[in-house]
Amino acid sequence: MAGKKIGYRFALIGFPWDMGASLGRPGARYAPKSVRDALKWFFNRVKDGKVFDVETGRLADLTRVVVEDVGDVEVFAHDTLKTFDAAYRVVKNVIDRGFKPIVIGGDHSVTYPCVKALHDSAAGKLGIVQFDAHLDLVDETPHQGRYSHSSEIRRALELERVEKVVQIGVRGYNYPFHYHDVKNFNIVQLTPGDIHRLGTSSAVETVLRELEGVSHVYITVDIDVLDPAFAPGCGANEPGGLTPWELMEILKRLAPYADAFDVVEVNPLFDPNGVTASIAAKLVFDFIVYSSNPLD
Ligand SMILES: [Mn+2]
Repeated sequence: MAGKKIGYRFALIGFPWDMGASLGRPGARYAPKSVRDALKWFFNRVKDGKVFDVETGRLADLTRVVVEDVGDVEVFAHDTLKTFDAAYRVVKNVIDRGFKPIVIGGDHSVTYPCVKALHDSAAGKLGIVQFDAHLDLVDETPHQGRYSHSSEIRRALELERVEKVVQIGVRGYNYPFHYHDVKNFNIVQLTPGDIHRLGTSSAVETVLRELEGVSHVYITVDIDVLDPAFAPGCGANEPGGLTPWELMEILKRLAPYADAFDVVEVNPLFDPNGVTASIAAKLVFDFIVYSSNPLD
């Protein structure tokens, strides 16, 4: 199985791109700033390299942790491929320097160049854990093109060594052709119903079992995996999602296995109290704390 990779070096990368939200609501370009602002509240609790993790009753040790904010990806609004190439180079560079990239999108299309950077940086098979309401398996279409926020997992599956995709929180109704895609690509899905019935521990066990054959793991969180009641500031409404606790609990357990992480589709234009940005910031902070201080 993909082993634990306890990480101490993290690179924050903003990716203010929402031109892939072709059928959704634009506005995710503003998320890197909102999430960075919310993240300050969490880092404010770190004193002398320690933070009290109240839920586990432990002092998490962050003395060795380095978080380098490398700024935002350069965006060329008229040119998706040029923008994605810029992102690819930024992400690949931080991986090659021994950092775990933490990418703050942007709409979900931004995940593709980031997965490709991990794929090209590391030999061996790659697994993707995708928290999402939707499947994002749409192939090229006249209206959305090839690189929209509905296609990034499809594009990632075309990479030579992407071996396994596990989708968590997918739900609702979708196109009939996706029924066949899920089978053809051997995608594993855990719906919100599965999580509610089985519990988060069982879900984590399932994910880790499915990742047994891969050597590298990319975790992507589309914030619409949460129920819209908890995360109104996102690209699309899809009722019946996970609770924040379920998402955080699963992510905390998977974080030490991940080589790269992103959180996408936060949309500050629909986030009146900043609550969605706060959840995204919490996920980033959890990722840092639990990558460097695994539970077991
Ligand atoms: Mn998505």
